[in-house]
Amino acid sequence: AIRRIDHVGIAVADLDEALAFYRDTFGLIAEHEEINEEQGVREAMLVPADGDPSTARLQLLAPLRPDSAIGKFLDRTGPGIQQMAYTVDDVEETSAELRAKGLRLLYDAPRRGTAGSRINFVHPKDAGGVLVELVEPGGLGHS
Ligand code: CMX
Repeated sequence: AIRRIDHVGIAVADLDEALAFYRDTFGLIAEHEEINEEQGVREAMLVPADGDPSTARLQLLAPLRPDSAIGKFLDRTGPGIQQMAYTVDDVEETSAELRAKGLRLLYDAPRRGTAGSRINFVHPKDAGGVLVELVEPGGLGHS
């Protein structure tokens, strides 16, 4: 089952520039940064400096390569919202439920997401033009 909004993902060309913009403009600070080679991204999870700790995160996604998902998105659409992510208890179970409803999941089996989470995606053409990510949190807490 879907529990809450996990994060909203924004494609950016340059992660360091975007981190400075969000810090100086909105007071959002990075609680986590990592490189995910398989996904072709350098990414950060942001939270309000003095905000509600349970708030949904803002994820900044910068491409490691032009032929990555984020590289292609930037080429086609430019910087902006790339995905909406939901926290789920069990990514395999929710993926199976959505497949049974006729939606295309991008992966046959979950892959590794932020901070050891397990993830899958619903194709944006099957979800009203929104790339939907399902996130089963990993051992490192909030994805
Ligand atoms: N949101 C909404 N629509 C999107 C989209 C997005 N993020 N990305 C592509 N689309 C649209 C395209 O505009 C295209 O529409 P038209 O056919 O009307 O032009 C359509 O979807 C299909 O495009 P495509 O050429 O078949 O597919 P792409 O090569 O653009 O790939 C996708 C799209 C979703 C399959 C690819 O981005 C993907 O595999 N995403 C999952 C992985 C990912 O996003 N990783 C980065 C984040 C990592 C993380 O969160 O940890």
